[in-house]
Amino acid sequence: MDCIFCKIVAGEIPSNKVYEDELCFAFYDINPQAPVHVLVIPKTHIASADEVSPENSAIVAHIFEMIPKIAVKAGVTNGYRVITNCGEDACQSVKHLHFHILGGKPLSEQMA
Ligand code: DGP
Repeated sequence: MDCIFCKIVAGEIPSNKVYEDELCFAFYDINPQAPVHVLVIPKTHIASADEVSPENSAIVAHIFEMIPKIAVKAGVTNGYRVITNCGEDACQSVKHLHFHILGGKPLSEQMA
């Protein structure tokens, strides 16, 4: 499958890793939009939030358990925002489920 994030998980494309375990992988976004901008992805290919199902939702739950630890590891100390873009109107550019962790400064109250 021609998926950039699957290739990052496989080590075929280099990334600046923050955290990894058997189910998920976290790395710094190539185009940071905050002082801390980390992406957390499932190791298995899930295309987007639309594809979360009873069969794979435990992976998503695991990711949300890890997100606070990943945020701390990335140096966030005063709160963060978690975003997943899903589909065209949300400008999802990589079709592999990913959660943006944004922090390191007071963020805008605007979300859209
Ligand atoms: P989204 O618009 O939600 O699909 O965000 C995709 C993000 O992925 C975007 O912020 C840039 C990031 N990204 C795309 N390709 C790469 C890559 O090869 N390496 C890293 N580190 N980030 C990438």
